[in-house]
Amino acid sequence: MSFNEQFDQHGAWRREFALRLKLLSEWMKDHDLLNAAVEERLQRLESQVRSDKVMVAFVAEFSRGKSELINAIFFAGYGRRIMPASAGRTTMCPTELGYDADVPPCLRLLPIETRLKPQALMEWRMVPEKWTRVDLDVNDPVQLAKALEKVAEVRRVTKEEARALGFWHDETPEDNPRIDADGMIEVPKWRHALINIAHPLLKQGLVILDTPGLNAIGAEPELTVSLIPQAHAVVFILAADTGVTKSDLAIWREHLITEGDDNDARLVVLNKIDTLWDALSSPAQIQAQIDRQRATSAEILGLPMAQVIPVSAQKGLVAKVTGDDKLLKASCLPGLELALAQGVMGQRQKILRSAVAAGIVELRAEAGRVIHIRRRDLAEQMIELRGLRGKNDSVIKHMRSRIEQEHGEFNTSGAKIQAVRSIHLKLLREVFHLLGTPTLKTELAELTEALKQPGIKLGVKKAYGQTFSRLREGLQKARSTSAEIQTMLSGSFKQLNSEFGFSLQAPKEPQMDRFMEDLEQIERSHLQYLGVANILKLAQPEFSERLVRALATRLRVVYETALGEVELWNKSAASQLDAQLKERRKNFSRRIEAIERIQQAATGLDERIAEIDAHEQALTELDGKLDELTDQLVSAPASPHEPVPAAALTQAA
Ligand SMILES: Nc1nc2c(ncn2[C@@H]2O[C@H](COP(=O)(O)OP(=O)(O)OP(=O)(O)O)[C@@H](O)[C@H]2O)c(=O)[nH]1
Ligand SMILES: [Mg+2]
Repeated sequence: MSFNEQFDQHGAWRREFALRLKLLSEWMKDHDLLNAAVEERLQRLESQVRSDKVMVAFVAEFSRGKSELINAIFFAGYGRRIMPASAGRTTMCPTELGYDADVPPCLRLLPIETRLKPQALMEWRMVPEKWTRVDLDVNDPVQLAKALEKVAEVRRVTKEEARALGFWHDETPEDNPRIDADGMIEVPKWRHALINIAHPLLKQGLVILDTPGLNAIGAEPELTVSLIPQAHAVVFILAADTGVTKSDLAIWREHLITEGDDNDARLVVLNKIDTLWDALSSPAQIQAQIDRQRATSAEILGLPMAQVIPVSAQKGLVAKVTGDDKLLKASCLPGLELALAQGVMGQRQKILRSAVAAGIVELRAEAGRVIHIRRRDLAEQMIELRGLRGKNDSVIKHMRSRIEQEHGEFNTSGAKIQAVRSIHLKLLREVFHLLGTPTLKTELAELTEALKQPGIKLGVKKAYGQTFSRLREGLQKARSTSAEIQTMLSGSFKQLNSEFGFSLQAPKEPQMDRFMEDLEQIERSHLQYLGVANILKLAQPEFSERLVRALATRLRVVYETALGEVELWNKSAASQLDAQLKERRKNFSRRIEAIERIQQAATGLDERIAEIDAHEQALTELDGKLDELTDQLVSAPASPHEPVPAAALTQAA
């Protein structure tokens, strides 16, 4: 299955899932099974599946063929080259291709001058008016390609301006760009480009990140500490004729290999194999050359040879556009697509599906509890009514006063429930505080302050280290307080269950370990960045401020996710309690009402018992239907191929 087909299938699964979820939610509403927790879960599942994005980043030294490869894999259908790809430096700013239904097809460009301000890229995304917008006509490939040429635009600035923009560093002269005869320096005109088009793959949540060559990568910290580490897959490209050069290796080390991370989602492409094709060598000789380049590159990068995939992006594009199957096969492009589809994307989709399946199980349990309480209530009434068979008036009166007494006792026990609630709330507030935005802000403000100290240069790593260790402490504390809440909830739920015949069950607590891991991963990418050649740049306050801003936006995502999960968990506990209290109150009035009717001989006892029987029957059916509907959601169409790791597949190329 090609990358495109795999993605289509995933899209079909998502659409079907969304539809079924909507049906389930309507059905639940009709049967009065919705409570705050159930609704919240439904909503989360819906948005999880709807907004799932998969980002594939293309990273390499300039002119290795990143843009050409994107053209070949994704845009051959337009019958021409869409992303600008040419000799020398071409793509000047990071370019994200994606689809947002709320925005018309367009190219948005963020001017490079925004670098003079401290806001992180994430923050600029929130202010659309600061971006230059060019509308795109997706039915006109010529206009489309012409508009996209903008990502290659440059500006000429003085050395001072270049320095302020982060393209000139007196400390590392060897990395500085060339000064032309007029003393001017060429810098990118744009800082970032967002392309919004309704390409079928992008519509299904794929986001492609094309990046410029080395220099610009180094100059935009956000790319290194945020965009690339967060990509679900990274394609690193080498040229077959040169193999791994010194600068390729520098990029690989600085941006692509993170110690302690699993580097499975890294795919190395040995591009331009057509440059090795030559009429004077036999196919076997050419193949031997390619294999040699693969083996050497794999060895230098420390990867198994199977993870280095030889292709010709250019010939692949030409072959697709001209419908030349023989050339397409020779370009080896299908092999790369296969590895992307089944390896990288397959894994990612599997993760989403299993997360969704876990959510459905929780949803099923939540709704199941509502049914369970109703069933219990009916059983109780049944016992009561059966007990009344053949009994005289005074027994019935006695029964009634017993129910009323029970009801009275239940009402006075409100204090106990209140106590549980208030302890719960108190602990919860602590967790909210630990994970809240103000806490994070304070930490990062301290870091910014520390980095401003004169002579900090060598202490930068330490300052980061201290911030991360405080953040870690905070998360640990949130974890232990959450565990405390869980213990408290299980204990008091058990007690309430035995006292009032409730069937409360403390919902699963959020897995804080995952957030600790996220934090560690962020720390690693930052420390790595600080280690490599950037220490001198950090002496510039604007640079370090930007870096902290980028850090803040990434951390915020982690903290907000953690907070959201804590919230859901507690909402679910609280709404269970509410739901059971409500049902119990209803139960008292139903029982009294039943007795009243019997007392007034409005209904015969047997009739009433038959009614309850029918109710029970209906509940059993409801339960069965709930099973059926939730099962369907979990077992959406299975893919004919199980995803396999990228490495195992590339042999096929
Ligand atoms: N012979 C050959 N040339 C290729 C191949 N892939 C790309 N090229 C050429 O290499 C040049 C650079 O390709 P780009 O796609 O612009 O490279 P890039 O990595 O995007 O470069 P920057 O945008 O500058 O970072 C272009 O002239 C392409 O046509 C290939 O497989 N074979
Ligand atoms: Mg390019």
